[in-house]
Amino acid sequence: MKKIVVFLLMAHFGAIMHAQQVRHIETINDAWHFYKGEVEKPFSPATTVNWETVTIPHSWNTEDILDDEDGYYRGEAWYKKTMEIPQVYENQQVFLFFEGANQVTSLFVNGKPVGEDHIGGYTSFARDITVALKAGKNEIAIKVNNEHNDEIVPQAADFSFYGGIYRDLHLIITKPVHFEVANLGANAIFIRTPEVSEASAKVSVESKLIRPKKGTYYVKQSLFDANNNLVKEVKTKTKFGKDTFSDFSVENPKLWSPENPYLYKLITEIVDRKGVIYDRIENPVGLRWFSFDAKKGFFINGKSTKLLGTCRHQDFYGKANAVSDEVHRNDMRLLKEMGSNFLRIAHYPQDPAILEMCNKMGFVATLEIPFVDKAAANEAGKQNTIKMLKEAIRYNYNNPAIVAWNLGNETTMKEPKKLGEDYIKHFVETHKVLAKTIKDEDKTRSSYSVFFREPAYQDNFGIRITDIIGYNKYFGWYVEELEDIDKNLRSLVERSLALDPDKPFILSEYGGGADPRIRSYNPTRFDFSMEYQFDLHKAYMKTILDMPEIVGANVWNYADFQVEHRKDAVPHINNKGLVSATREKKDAYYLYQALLKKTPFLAIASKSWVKRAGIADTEGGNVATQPIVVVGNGKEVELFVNGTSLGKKAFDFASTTFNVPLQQGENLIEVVSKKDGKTVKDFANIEFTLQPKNLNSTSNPFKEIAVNVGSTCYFIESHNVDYLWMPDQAYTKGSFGYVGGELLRHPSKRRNTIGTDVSVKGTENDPIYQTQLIGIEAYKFDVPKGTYELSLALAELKSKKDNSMDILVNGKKVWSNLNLKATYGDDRGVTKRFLISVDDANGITIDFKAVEGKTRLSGVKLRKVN
Ligand code: GCB
Ligand code: CA
Repeated sequence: MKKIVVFLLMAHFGAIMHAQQVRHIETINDAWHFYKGEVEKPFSPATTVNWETVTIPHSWNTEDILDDEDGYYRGEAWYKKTMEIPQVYENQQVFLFFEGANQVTSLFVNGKPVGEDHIGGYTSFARDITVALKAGKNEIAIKVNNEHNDEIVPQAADFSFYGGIYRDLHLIITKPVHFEVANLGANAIFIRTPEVSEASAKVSVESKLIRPKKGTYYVKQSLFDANNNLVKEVKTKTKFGKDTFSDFSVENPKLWSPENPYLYKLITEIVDRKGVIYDRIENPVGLRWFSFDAKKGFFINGKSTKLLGTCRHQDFYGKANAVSDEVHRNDMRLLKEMGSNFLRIAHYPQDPAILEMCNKMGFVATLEIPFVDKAAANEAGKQNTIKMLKEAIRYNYNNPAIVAWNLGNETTMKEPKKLGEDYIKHFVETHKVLAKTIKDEDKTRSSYSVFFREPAYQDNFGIRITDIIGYNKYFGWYVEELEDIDKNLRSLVERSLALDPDKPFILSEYGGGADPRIRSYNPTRFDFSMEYQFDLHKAYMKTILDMPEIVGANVWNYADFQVEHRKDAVPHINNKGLVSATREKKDAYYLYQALLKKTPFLAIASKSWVKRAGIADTEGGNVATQPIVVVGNGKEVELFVNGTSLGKKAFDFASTTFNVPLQQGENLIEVVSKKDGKTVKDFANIEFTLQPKNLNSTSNPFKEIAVNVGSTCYFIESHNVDYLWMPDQAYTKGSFGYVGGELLRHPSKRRNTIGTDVSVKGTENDPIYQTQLIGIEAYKFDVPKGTYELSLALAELKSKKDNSMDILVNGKKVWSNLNLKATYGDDRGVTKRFLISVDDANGITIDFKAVEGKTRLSGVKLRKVN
């Protein structure tokens, strides 16, 4: 019975199954035994370590990069698995294909080492395991090591070097006659389109195959259009030990472009005289031509196209870099929805899912190797870097989306001049040989390198040698002010072009941090507010869009990402993303949609901020007026609050601001606009807490308030609750606020603004503690009689001297001689709650009196109990 069924199925699907089965590919991600540490005999049953069971994609650093302790595990770890290899062909060849494992990978099959260790954490590779296999069960063991290695880049970077087999692992099985698998780059087909025009396209394909000396074999190339119609078929006889070149042309080709990413499909097969198929590989083919012009910009198929988009890391909150293909594809979808047409795949080659989507969705892409900040300045380091670049180019060769290969990022970050002559020699040589390698490997694309120091600085080393030059510039963030972005950007471009008039300029990074929990109506540089980030991007885009010499620009970054050593508003997170580390859209993301999208678009930029608060405009008043920014690509927009129109406003550079009166409780904000005859709408439901202007108000009696002392920002406490802290203010009669004191400031000019860069222990609410008033004299609340809970949030951050203070409430000492550092330790957030009764009309005065050094306060919360 079984046999019959199989026979029937075969008869029916014979042709399809035949095609699919020429090369067998399957993932082997599940149920690996894993051990973090050193193991002598990983495959012996005598090994006594405790194996846990994990699923690939996997990283062993998902937790330790986020905890309060400095550092994360960088060392050896093992994966092992017993498995039966499916028998699908006679005399089959079996390969393991790694999409990526960080950073040195050693493979053992049945106890024997197979192939060389793979060096480098971001390039794909394959190993032929055939000879090590036996019938039945086989033991596969994989050692992965992510410890620092002087011979491997990256040597340093603003991202974490997570260890693990963090991308899919595949088993590939072929017949003895097959296209090469286990070579540098694990790719055997190289598709070139040396000449493309509207009239015709030349296609030249190089195929690398393994065949016996005897016999006649052909490489058959079949090009299909997007509807699966055969367009061209070419059969080329192969020679033993030689690559096969097949050339053909396509008349009236349908061109690939960001607007219309038309893809052909090339099926490459090995066939014999009788037409028996031995191996088969599919690749996308995009027919396009492009050019860069330093003055006029980028052209694709002759059409001027401004390249606008972001950079991207392969990172997701709590997952390290072990993210699924679904996350990768979802990221690409969000980038497309944003309206972008350009992607800088930073700072290393990424999952194949990314380029698949770039090809399909119409992204122009650049791809790079992790030569970041510093060279691996020794001979082995140089060779490893070259090999990495070759692997990257060869593996990713057949992606029409790619227009340039980038050899490195901010390679002068660690100043070569400080690292000595020997370093400089290797460093300069590395640049030269990488730039040449790009040209040797691929004549159809541009070479590219990305810097951040003065153009002349790189020029002095003779390393501005690629076709295109990129600059990462954080004007309005790390350096200079927002107001001067235009001036500074123009003069930078000018200085770069003055040195090399023919080298097109890409703004390869720009941006600023925003913690989705921080909001401000008075945004300032480095306050991490969503509003400052919005303003910064708006300022940049004005200049970028106005300057044809900026041929392309990439926001740093598409998404927030984890950096173990970073201590910003959210410790361990670089929050320059347009979406958060869990992909929630920030206000600036909507700005880009409004600026870039061709289809009608409208959004309330701050709609993710649902719970808001404010002080009533007048005593006894029932509204607080607050600005609400709307973005869109229409001409004008009308805003309604709780059904009442506030009139229409014209968009200026895709945005406009309404001053909206908000009342206690629910507020429905609706916006309506028109574009190309279509009506677009957006809405936000804001839950508003109206604080009385006079805390003695009888119409809106005081209940509770939390103040982010020492900060001009709102803070949304979002760990387990949605609780809002108000910005601080100076005390005025009838209200609340501080008396005396100065904002705590970071000593460096880079972080010009409020607060400091400490990961505060014992709390998730770092921004409350990072911002403080130092030398504060008093905090006052003019509240009516009653019983109150008063909470004080305190922390002593990075202070060198001894500090102690007395804290008094209405003249009574509640905390004497408080030395935070001595009592609680460095950098720890401390909150204490006091029960207070107010029996007169004088409200609450909290006095801070220095016993030694200076007083300080980070936050205060007051709640009326009775
Ligand atoms: C840069 C680096 C990037 C950093 C970024 C930042 O210039 O290329 O790796 O993450 O700055 O946020 O400081
Ligand atoms: Ca604070």
